[in-house]
Amino acid sequence: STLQATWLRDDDRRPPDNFILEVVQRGLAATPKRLPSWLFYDERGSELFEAICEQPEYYLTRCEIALMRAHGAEIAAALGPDVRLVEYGSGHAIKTDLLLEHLASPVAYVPVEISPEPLRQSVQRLGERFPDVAMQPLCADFTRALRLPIAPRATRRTVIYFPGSTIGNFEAADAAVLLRKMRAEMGESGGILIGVDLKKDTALLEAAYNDAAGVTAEFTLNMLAHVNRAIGSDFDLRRFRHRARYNPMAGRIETHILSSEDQVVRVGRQQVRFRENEAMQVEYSCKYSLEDFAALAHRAGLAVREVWLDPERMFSVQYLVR
Ligand code: AVJ
Repeated sequence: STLQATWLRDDDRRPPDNFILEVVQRGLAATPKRLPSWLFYDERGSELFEAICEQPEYYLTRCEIALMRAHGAEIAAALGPDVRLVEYGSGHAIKTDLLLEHLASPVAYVPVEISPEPLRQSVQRLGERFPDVAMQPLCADFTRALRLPIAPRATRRTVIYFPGSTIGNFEAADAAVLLRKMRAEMGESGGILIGVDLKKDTALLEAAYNDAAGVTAEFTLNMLAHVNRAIGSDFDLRRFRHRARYNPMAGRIETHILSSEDQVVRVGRQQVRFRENEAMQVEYSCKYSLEDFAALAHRAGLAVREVWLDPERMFSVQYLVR
């Protein structure tokens, strides 16, 4: 199985536009049509995602931060002293402070992030706040094999930090592949600290992906604007709409872009037809019970060592080891 977000070498900064053209053409030729969720994240998309995190319905970020505030010291104790922390998809590294401030003598912080600007800013900020921790940023796609810098000698273990329930964007088989890759990168004595969103009432889940202010809808449709900017296609955003529904059998929110009418879109040299109400799949956000996630970890050769929950049991942070 192949991971969905693979397009860069370690040292590249942005997917080349002809690569995006190929990905889009392939996705539009499929039945049903589908585009990969990493296409959400141009600069505007990253801004819109931050705005989503502030919506009252989007409980994930709030619950995870509350959980880190409440249990930061215990979590740090579970990880132990002299940790090298490698954060996958670190973005602005908002939650990282809540971990670093409790860790006993952390030796290095390696944020792995594909967008150079947030990467630069977060290293600057954390470097000032934690002057004794070596900052070793890596501009890369975390789904690819990483060339991690050599660990400082004092390192007792490498812990991979993967917050935000980003693991939910991967289908089960791909999620297992990604966890296996992390398992190899953390080494024998390492661990993975991962944020995992939990199964819950359908109405709460669907509200989180259909906020009243319409920010998520704007985020979803921005994918088409991003594609237009990247490859000069002519998607008309007024003729498409956002839909996010919970699929209880699969245990995931499925986000689609719906065509509001019968229409033709030009993509490169091709004319692509959309039928009225045709649904193009753009994102999965998988939700787990604690048992589901333990089984997934097991498939990847990992064991759940400890789990922390917020008071309402909406979200979990889990520590996995070999
Ligand atoms: C950043 C992947 C965790 O799936 O909840 C938020 C992205 N999509 N609202 C998620 C997202 C729509 C988010 N992750």
